[in-house]
Amino acid sequence: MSTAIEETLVLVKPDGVARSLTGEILRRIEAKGYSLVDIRLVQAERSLLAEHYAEHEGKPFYEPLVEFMESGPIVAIRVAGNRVIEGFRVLAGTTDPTTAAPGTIRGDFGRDWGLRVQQNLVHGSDSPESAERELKLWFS
Ligand code: DAT
Ligand code: MG
Repeated sequence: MSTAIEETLVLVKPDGVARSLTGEILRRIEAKGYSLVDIRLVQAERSLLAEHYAEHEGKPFYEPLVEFMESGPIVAIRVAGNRVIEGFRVLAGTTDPTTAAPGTIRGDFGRDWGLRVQQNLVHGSDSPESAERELKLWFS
């Protein structure tokens, strides 16, 4: 018996797109063995970002975060594979790019730019509930 194949939402954030790292990020997802199911380039509306980041409303980095995510195109990707939600979070590395482990996307390509929000190249859903909710927002 095998477990159900999961799906997650990955976003290449505006800094990743602007730095031409989309291909490298897709390469790492594919090299790990996960499947790309759907992909789109999106200039996100504020209302979509407010829903996407609703859990962070009221935090000091919330406004800068939404402004950053509005600042340029985002690549949204539906990715599938067993335990892909957890697996992509490991590929991405921890939130703070300064201390994210080398070998991870954030650790290899991210740094602190002295801004009010960390620019860390990618988003990955953090639970099955988040993945379901976020995939509906970005692919509907
Ligand atoms: P993650 O993207 O690792 O799931 P999160 O959901 O806690 O992290 O936060 C969303 C984004 O907000 C994160 O990718 C970068 C930014 N961020 C989080 N905590 C921050 C902080 N304390 N200071 C500045 N930016 C922060
Ligand atoms: Mg998060």
